[in-house]
Amino acid sequence: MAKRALVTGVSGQDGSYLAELLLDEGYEVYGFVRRLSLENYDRIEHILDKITLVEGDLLDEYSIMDAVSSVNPDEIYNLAAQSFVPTSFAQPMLTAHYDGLGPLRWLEAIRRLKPDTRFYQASTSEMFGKVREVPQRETTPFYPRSPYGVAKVYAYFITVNYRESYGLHASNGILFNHESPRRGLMFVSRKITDGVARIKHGLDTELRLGNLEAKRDWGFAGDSAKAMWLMLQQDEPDDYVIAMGHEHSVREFCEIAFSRVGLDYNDYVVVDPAFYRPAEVERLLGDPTKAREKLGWEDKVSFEDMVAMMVDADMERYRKAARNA
Ligand code: NAP
Ligand code: G4F
Repeated sequence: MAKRALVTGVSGQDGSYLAELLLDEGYEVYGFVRRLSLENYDRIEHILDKITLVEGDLLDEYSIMDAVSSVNPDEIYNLAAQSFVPTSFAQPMLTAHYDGLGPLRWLEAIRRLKPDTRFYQASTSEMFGKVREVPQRETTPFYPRSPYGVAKVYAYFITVNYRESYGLHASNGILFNHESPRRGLMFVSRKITDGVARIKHGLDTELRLGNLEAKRDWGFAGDSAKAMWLMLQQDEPDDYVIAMGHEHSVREFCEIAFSRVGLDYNDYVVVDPAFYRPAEVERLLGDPTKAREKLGWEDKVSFEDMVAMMVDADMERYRKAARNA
């Protein structure tokens, strides 16, 4: 019989890649979605006829309990979150409710209703924040620098706690930044590749960014989805860092993205302090040794290829829009 997976955040970047992967693996896939005034299923449009959507919200424990009882899942991947760091400074309470207590609601529902369900929690390198060691690994102490990071630390430890207290098969993927053409436009990677395409098409003359010296360990979202799935296939639940093991600055990202279309970023990028954060995470660099050794996980798309893929996709989008106009 096909295994059943319930994916929260299925309409998001990671959820869409994970749903594709689970379908390829022969799962019955259920997506947990909240009601919006306008549906935003762009990222999953191509698989909507193959998955089943279940309505609910991270704030609403009854909808979460109903989802667990009606789907009766073998695996739950909790990807839903308020995932944008600057918004967490503007809406810290909402972020705590979604990103901190949301995972607890899933864990409680599993504990009460179906304790053999395997659970994946979307933890993050943002928990390392003001980093205590370089590179960061599973044993590196956390020092979050945003309400988002703080909420995710709570979620991380409540996942560990339910594993240790109740024997749940609950795992944390501590994922470093991962991007794709499906990335939200407000994140720096997509803001840059979209900006490059707009400038190249004559729709903009500049790109305003914040801290160009910040460094991230950027990978490809499709590769990250594979890691999530592998974690729940292990006999024992555990926590894993998923990263490329290379760091690049925002400046370097700009350089590669602009040069992809024959432009020099120095001619277009304007530093705007409006995009600085109250507290910054200056650099993140992960050590994925444990995931490589225990899960057999490996990244398939290099940083440079991923930037090129994103620029090409945004260029094509504007080309198409111009053709249709
Ligand atoms: P994303 O594109 O922002 O997607 C977030 C998803 O969560 C969307 O489907 C969104 O639904 C859903 N959601 C938000 N609030 C909800 C609520 N109250 N109830 C139900 N659903 C809700 O994020 P992502 O990049 O795919 O990231 C997935 C997860 O991994 C997040 O938990 C994020 O914090 C974590 N993470 C991401 C990265 C990364 O680099 N991408 C790295 C580490 C960890 P709508 O479509 O309705 O908004
Ligand atoms: O792309 P970002 O907004 O991603 P950030 O803050 O690292 O968070 C992402 O990765 C986390 C994993 O570490 C996830 F947990 C989280 O959900 C999210 O997916 O910013 C990256 C860096 C920051 O240092 C920021 O200050 O880019 C810098 N930056 C410079 N100019 C900018 C900009 N970021 C944004 N969003 N916009 C700018 O104009």
